[in-house]
Amino acid sequence: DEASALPEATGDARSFRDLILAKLTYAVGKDPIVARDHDWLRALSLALRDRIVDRWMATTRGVYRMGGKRVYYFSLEFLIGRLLKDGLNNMGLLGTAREALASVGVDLDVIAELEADAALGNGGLGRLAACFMESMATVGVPAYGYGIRYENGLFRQNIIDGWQTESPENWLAYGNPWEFPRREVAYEIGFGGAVEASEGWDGSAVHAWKPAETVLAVAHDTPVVGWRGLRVNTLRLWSARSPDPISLDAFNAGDHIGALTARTKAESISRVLYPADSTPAGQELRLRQEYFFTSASLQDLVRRHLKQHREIRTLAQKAAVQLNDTHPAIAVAELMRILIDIHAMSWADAFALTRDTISYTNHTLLPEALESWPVPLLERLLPRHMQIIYAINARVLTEARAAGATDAMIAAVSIIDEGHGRRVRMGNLAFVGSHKVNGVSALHSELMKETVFRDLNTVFPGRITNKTNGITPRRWLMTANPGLAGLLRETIGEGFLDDAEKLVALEPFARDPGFQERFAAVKHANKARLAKTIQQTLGLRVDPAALFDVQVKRMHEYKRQLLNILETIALYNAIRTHPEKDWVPRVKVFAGKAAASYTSAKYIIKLINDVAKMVNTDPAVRNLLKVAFLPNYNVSLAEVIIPAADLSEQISTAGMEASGTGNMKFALNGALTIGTLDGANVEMRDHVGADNIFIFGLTAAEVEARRAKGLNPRANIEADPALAEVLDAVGSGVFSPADPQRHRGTVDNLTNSDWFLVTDDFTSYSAMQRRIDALWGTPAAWREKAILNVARMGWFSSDRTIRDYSDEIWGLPTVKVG
Ligand code: 26Q
Repeated sequence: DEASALPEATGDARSFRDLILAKLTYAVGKDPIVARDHDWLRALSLALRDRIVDRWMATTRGVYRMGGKRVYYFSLEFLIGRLLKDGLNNMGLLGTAREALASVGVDLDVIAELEADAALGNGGLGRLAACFMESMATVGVPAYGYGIRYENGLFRQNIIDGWQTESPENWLAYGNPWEFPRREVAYEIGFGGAVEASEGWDGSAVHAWKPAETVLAVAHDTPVVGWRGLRVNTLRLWSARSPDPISLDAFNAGDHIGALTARTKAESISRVLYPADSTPAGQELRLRQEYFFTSASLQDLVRRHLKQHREIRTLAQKAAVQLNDTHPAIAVAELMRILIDIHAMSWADAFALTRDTISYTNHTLLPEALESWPVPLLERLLPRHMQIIYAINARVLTEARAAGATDAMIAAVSIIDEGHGRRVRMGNLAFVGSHKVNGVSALHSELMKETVFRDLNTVFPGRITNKTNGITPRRWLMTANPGLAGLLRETIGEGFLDDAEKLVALEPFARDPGFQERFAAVKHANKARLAKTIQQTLGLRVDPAALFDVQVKRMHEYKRQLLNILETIALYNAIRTHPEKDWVPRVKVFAGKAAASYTSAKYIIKLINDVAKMVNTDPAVRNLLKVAFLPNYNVSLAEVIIPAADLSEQISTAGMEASGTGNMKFALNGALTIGTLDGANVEMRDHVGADNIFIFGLTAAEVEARRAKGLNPRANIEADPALAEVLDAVGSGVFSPADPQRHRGTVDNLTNSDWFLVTDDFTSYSAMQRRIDALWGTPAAWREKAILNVARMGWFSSDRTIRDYSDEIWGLPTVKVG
């Protein structure tokens, strides 16, 4: 019979199979005979969760007993992706689960693909928060992540006739096996109303905020497993509930619909993630989200502190609050309110305690991305906080003046921006309320001191520090690229699993022909897998032997997908003009979402798709060039694309990409980088060696100088005939014959302003691409460089980043694993 054809499970796999079957029966309510793939996925997830929960409770109990400091990572975004395979891998159960499922005729890889991708974030900042959560569990930092449990995460991107459209992504449709709702952990969050002042027992002023409106924040906990399952931390996400879900008075008066509007308004706070990753929306709902989760999180950690330590004054010794950008910056005022209004602390004590507790990470220098809120809006929504912000500002400005600040410095240091109709600068609020402020790469942290925070850095010297970003090698090497991880294990042993810097042991194998062959075979298999995805989603056939040249990230002008596609067109022209040359076959892969309102970014997506349509069907190209725009880029798709890349495009205008983290993921997986000297690319060059990375283009200083003296894109275009030809073609509708004017705006913008210096860098970018072609012609040389990249990228593990935060910001000990 059929069942006897199945492989028999042994040992651990047998007991794990029994646990899965018990979950299937008693938690999912399905007989194995009729269970569908989704049922198996749920049963497996619940089985794994049981194993995780055992470790979770042990960790939580241990942390309580130690009585030490906890880290609270405040982030409006956690771009988690799927949790099953990463959880199995960290628990050491990947092989066990595979065998257990095989014994009941189920393929782990098939059901793992059904898990929803939790996209509670936009891009780099949200994914960094997720990598940090995993690394904190790994290196033994007792940590809570705090954020919002959005019902709808980042939108789904559909590409229709080459244009992006957006639709809601319902990640909770099949339920979420990883979370535990904690209905009993709920806090009241106030909005609006007024502040009542009275006199305290000693004659001092006492302030009581009487909000007009209250919303409940309800906790949902997700365990976060570290490597080898040794420690499990908590991600606590808040969901908004109305305290009066049916407005009984209105309901009884017969207004059945009206009775629900208060509930709808309250619950809209956790409905959807704001999909802009750079230009702040400036909408009231966003400010409500920021305050909602910040207040709930602070109330929660203060309650936990008092329960264990009884005394609010020791808060900074027991709690470190890290603000992920300014999105939770209202925490400075909210913690002050809690300390002063509720715990009757003096101003001076409260401010010292707040500053000792909080620190702030900046992720951008782009002026349009710096958050600020109109004073009248803050005043109406959070009147007590506005008072506190004014009071903080008065003291900071007095201090600055005493230290000799000029009027211009005072204006720059002020939390209130008087220039644009009085706004509260959240960056300045976060800065003055923090003991440390950090950038996310060496270059970015230096630029912070010279630009946005120049004067604050003078008044508070030493407060700005650098913490170069990192990525978790568990998800981005072991889980995403099991082929490479397996080869590395066979070659250099298991040490790198516990300490990514041990990857250097690979260096001696970089020129070893036998190892090169196996390394290339792994890459080829990953490329074949991506080719299959491309075939299935786009109906496009690509050859895994071609050079896979990849740019995947949010669509943004500063990231310069336009530079890449224009150079692609130049290559297309050259192939047709010189069919006799021996061109390197290339596949250009693009993916990324544009904010729904970012029109020029959406036109770049359309241009890429227009070019793809023409190039992919032109017989004159003879399959030497293919262009693929993969829709709906997310963490799961990244896990397929990144291990398959030969070339990683990191080509932002120098000085504009704070760090980048995709750059690290590619290099760790053996792609070579073509990039500008921007963000963490600079440090990647230092680590992998200048011979093993392709750096081109203007430096940040040169960009600044060129902007200062005035850009001259027309001169750049005139100086490079290939560029001129490309722009002529795009502008005149060669790629959009049905609508020849379609890309006119894009070309005009490049010709007349070119703020992102695409035309300045085009020629050196092009030249570098041809050098890359040449290197591809010598596989042994290419492979050597690729292997050296893998060997030397260990420093970019987020474990290292987290140890740096622990040592230099949080004041915490960390442990080695393994
Ligand atoms: C702000 C206000 C209102 C609505 C949205 C926002 C908002 C949301 C997300 C503003 C910015 C973001 C995301 C920024 C981001 O992802 N920055 C990236 O952070 C990475 C991690 O440090 C860096 O590697 C990238 O260089 C940086 O662009």
